[in-house]
Amino acid sequence: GVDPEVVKKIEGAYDILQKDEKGHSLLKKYLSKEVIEKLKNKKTAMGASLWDCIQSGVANTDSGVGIYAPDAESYTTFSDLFYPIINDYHIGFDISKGAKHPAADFGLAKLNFPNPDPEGKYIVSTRVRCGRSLQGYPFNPLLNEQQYKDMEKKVQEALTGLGGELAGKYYPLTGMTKEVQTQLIEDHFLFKEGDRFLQTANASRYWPTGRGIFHNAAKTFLVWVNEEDHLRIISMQKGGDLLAVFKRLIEGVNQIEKKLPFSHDDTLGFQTFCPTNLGTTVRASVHIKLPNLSKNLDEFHKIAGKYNLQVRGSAGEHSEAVGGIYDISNKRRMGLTEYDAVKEMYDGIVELIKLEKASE
Ligand code: ADP
Ligand code: CIR
Repeated sequence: GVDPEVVKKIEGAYDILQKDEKGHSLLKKYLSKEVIEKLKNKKTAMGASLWDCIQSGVANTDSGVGIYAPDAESYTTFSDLFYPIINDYHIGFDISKGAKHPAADFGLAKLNFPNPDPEGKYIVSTRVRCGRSLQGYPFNPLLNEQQYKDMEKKVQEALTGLGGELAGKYYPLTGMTKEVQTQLIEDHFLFKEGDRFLQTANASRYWPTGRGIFHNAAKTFLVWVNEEDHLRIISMQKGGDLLAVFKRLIEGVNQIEKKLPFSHDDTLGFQTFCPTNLGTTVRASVHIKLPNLSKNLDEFHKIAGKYNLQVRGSAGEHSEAVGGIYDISNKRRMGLTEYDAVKEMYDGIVELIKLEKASE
C-alpha cells in the first residue's frame, strides 16, 4: 500500500489547491475529494503514487496544468484524474468515452504551407518540436543515475549516425561552460535550467547527468536529451517557412525512429511525461510580433483561443514577451494527426496576421 505519510499529503493537497484563490490549474479543477478517496491508496507496478503525479502542481499552485505521469502506467492507474485533465487540455479528447488517438500521419505527400509572411514583417522564426520516450524506461522521476547514463549513450550513438542536413554533434550538459549554455538558452536552442515545475516533480535528479543537446552546424535541427522527455526532436529556422521546418522535422523523426524504439500506445499515442504532450507530441510555433492585436492581452488570448492556439512569452512557457515577441503554437496535440496539429497552428497564424493587418 501507500505510505500513510504520503496518503496524508495527498489528502492535504485538496485544501492547499482550493484555498489559493490565484490558482487556476487543471489539477485544482479536477482533484475532487471523491477522486482523492478513490486513488490515494493506488500505486503503479514501479511504485508511483498519486502524490508523485500531483506534487509539482501542489508545490506550484500557479501551474497551468499541475500534473505529470512518473511512468506510462500512471495514466491508467490514475485515470480518474488524468482523463478529465486530458479531455480539458486537448479540447475534447475523452478517453473515458472511448476516444483513441489516430495513427501517426505527418501528411508529407499533401504538405502545402505557403509562407504566411513572405516580407518578414511579423514572423521572426518558426519551430516544430515533438517528444519521444524510449521503450523500456520510465519517465524522469523513476530513473536512476545509471539509466540516465545508459540512455544518453544510446541516444548519442543513434544521433551520431544522422546524415545529410541533419548531421551534427552531441554536446553533453556535463562539462559545457556556463557561457556556452547561457548563449544556447538565450538563442532559444537549449532548454532552460532549474525549471521549478520539473524540479518539484522530481524530474531533475542527478542533473546535469545524462542531459544534453545534439545539433547540426546551422542549429536548424536539434535534439534535447533527458530534459522533460527522453527526447525532444526540434526543427527551427528564422522566418516563416513552416514547410521547410516541418519537412526537416519529419526527416529527423523518420531517421531516428529507425535506430531507437519509442513508446507508443493505441489510446495515448506517443507517451510523454506531461499529459499536455501526449498524442502527436507536436508543438508547432512561431515567434511573432502582432503589436496591434497584443495591445489588449486578454483580448489577444481570447482571439488566439478561438483558433485553438496558445500564447507563450518569448523565452517559452511561463516567460514574458520581450520586445513584443510572442510564441504562438497549437494547443492540442491529441485526437488529431501530426499534419492537422501543424495545420491548426498555420491556419490560425494566417488569420491572426489578417486581423493584425486589418487593424493597421
Ligand atoms: P517546448 O517548446 O519544448 O514546449 P518551451 O516553451 O520552454 O518548451 O520553449 C523552448 C524554447 O524554444 C524556448 O527558448 C522558446 O523561446 C523557444 N521557441 C519556441 N518557439 C520558437 C520559435 N518559433 N522560434 C524560436 N524559438 C522558439
Ligand atoms: C504547468 O502546469 O504549468 C507545468 N507543469 C507545465 C505544463 C505544460 N507544459 C509542458 O509540458 N511543458
